[in-house]
Amino acid sequence: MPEESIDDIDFTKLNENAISRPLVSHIYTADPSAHYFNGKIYIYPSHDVDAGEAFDDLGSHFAMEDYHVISMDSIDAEAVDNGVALHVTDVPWAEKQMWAPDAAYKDGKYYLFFPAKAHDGVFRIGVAVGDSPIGPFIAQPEAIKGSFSIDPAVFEDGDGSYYMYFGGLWGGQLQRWRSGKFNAESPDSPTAHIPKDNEGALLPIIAKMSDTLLEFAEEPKEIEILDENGDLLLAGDTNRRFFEASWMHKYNDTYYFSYSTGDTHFICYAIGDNPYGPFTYGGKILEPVVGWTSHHSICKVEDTWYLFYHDSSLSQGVTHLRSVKVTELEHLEDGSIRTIEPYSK
Ligand code: FUB
Repeated sequence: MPEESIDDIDFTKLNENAISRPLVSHIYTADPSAHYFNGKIYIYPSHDVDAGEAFDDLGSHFAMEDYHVISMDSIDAEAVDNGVALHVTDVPWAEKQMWAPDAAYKDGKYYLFFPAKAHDGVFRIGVAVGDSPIGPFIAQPEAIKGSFSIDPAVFEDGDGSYYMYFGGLWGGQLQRWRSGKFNAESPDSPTAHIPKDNEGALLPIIAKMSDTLLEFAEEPKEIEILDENGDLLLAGDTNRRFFEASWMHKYNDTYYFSYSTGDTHFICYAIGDNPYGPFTYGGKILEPVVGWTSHHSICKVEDTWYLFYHDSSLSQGVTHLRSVKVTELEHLEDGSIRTIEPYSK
């Protein structure tokens, strides 16, 4: 609902009609990456704050400084804030903007993956390691070699391989990496270096992780998102093309890559038969929420699938003060996903 003026929104009614409530309301949380570890739900969100930064199309007002892990004993249980799990001041290579994180478990350790702007103003992706799913996490001294842009999502495949999906446009800087190196020209324009409308859209990135989960095991590569004719989605197809917020889940041996379309505010999905794709556009998962951004994860808890997402209704539309929510997600018989309306009429 971002095209609507904030002044026109009746927030009391909207919050009454929301299909779900904020999981926590004493802090602002966003970009929820949910996992079911050892019979408990753990959510790794961004921790939104108002740092007083001016709004711009590069997202400078998303000036987050730390991460809190939220846990739930079951889907209906109270969500618990477990305090600061990692702070930017404890990450030697990072300067600011602790954006959307994710987590993974392997061999008794928990890994927190997170993007942040390094001291040279370039987004990189780092990893921090802990003994508990709620942290604390100790950051590696350097960002992951060869990493860039934002929004890491780490997917464990059934064969024990782990893959990181990442990338985000505009403030997420993906468009600056088209030549394989960071293009520092026109630093103030979010849309410089974006392909023309009739060119192929910018694509999300995948890299297989090393056995230690601390490095990439291969050069990051693009994954293709195709239309119904097998052609790459175009940059001008803004209702369907990738913008940010990668996520991967596997259902009935099919790989579902889901993502946000950014400036058109949808969460969409595309289907493939292996982690690298290509993926064919499948449809919308979530209609626009209150606030500019939309970002989600999909997690199976016991036998039920859930969509974790966020909106800005608790802050009455302040786009960088968001709240994490959860609702059920339904895979239909034909393999498609039922589109979710975040507010009932
Ligand atoms: O939270 C900061 C940024 O906003 C995330 O990295 C994007 O996915 C968007 O949700």
